[in-house]
Amino acid sequence: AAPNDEGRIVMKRFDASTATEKELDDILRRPAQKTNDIMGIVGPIVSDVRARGDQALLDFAAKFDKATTLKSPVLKAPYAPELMALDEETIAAIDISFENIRKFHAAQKEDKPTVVETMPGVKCSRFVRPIERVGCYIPGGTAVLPSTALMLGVPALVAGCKKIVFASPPRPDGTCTPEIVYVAHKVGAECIVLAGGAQAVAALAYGTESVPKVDKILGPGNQFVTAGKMLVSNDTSAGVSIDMPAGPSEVLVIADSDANPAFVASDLLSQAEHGVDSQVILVAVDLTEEQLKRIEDEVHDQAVKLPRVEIVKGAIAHSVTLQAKTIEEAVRLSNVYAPEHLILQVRDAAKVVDMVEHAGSIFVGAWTPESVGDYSAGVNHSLPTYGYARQYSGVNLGTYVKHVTSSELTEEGLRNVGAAVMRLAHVEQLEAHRRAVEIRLEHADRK
Ligand code: HSO
Ligand code: ZN
Repeated sequence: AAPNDEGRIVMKRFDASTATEKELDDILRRPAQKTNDIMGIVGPIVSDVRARGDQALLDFAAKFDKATTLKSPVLKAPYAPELMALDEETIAAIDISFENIRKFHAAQKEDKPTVVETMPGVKCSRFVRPIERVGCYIPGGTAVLPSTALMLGVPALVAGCKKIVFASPPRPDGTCTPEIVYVAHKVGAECIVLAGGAQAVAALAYGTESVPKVDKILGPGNQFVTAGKMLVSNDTSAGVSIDMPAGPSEVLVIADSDANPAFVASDLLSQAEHGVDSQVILVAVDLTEEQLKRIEDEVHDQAVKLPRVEIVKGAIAHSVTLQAKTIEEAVRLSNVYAPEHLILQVRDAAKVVDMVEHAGSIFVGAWTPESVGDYSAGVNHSLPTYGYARQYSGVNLGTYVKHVTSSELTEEGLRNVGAAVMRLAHVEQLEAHRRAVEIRLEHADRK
């Protein structure tokens, strides 16, 4: 930063067109996550919950959440109306968001099984079955996130999961945020586990006296939650899977000279306010010094007015602006970074989408702030971070189901495919496999 930038909330600038591949790699590298150190803390917590169940959860709630008066670690449905007492405006906002998220995820249903006759008499099918029991983790911490309850709970309801369990850290008075209780009620969650961190994950993975064990654990969280999810999903005795590895939230905004600097800044800041470890990246397409300065001024001017300005400062300190010459170059940079959120504030934004290879969710054009997707548009906000957009999808209906395949052969079918099976079984020297076909064909020939 220039000397006169002292005290300014500004992202470091880099010129992508003159940077080498190696330099770009360094610029776009996410801050390292120390999973190994964390495992040393999380391992004993998980073991303690397995060993002592509910009592361990109550002890951790007292220690980490200051909830010293908690009587039971589980709040069971039906939830008393006073536990979800909300003003009308909040109820309406949750209801509208619920409905949009429900619609979008319901449209993702695969109603019909895939059925293919690969050879005459050889029928292969694939169909969907919901995961029976899912655990949705809703983080506490510096912000309450009922929207995450919606994003994780609504698709579970749509998918037809039989048992939906919420988990969220209790407040110091031992209660759960009423917005979260209301969402639990709406999606039909049978209980809310009043626990946070790795202890919540352990309870969901193994079950306790009062926490039902689940088959899959979903949801974002801090490094302890993530480490806990990794640990239990690697334990075959838990028999539990997770949605995806999670890291700090991030956004990449591509802006050209058509973009409104105030809009661009507001999007960068809405991601930056999530946490000091959030990362925001601006890719400026062929902007003049003056245009770039206008965005930077907006970032600073809007940031200082935000209640969470201290968090924003932390995030901006390790965030960058990259200057690109063309939209193609800008999208290439974005594909290298594989952002959780990609915002396109450029001319013909919808056309640019076709060039995007790796991103969790894309926000197209000037009228689409990330916030709409975070809350109410219908898309899911539980998305791959940390470059995992290269290989993971965000949470979607598919996250809550698995596919079962089936094959059904007629005698003719077995005649058609049998020789290939027998030959491969022979190659693998698995005689019983080969005989299972031969025995049937001999039987058929005798008829
Ligand atoms: N942007 C966050 C989700 C969120 N924003 C929740 C507001 N509340 C991660 O995608
Ligand atoms: Zn957000």
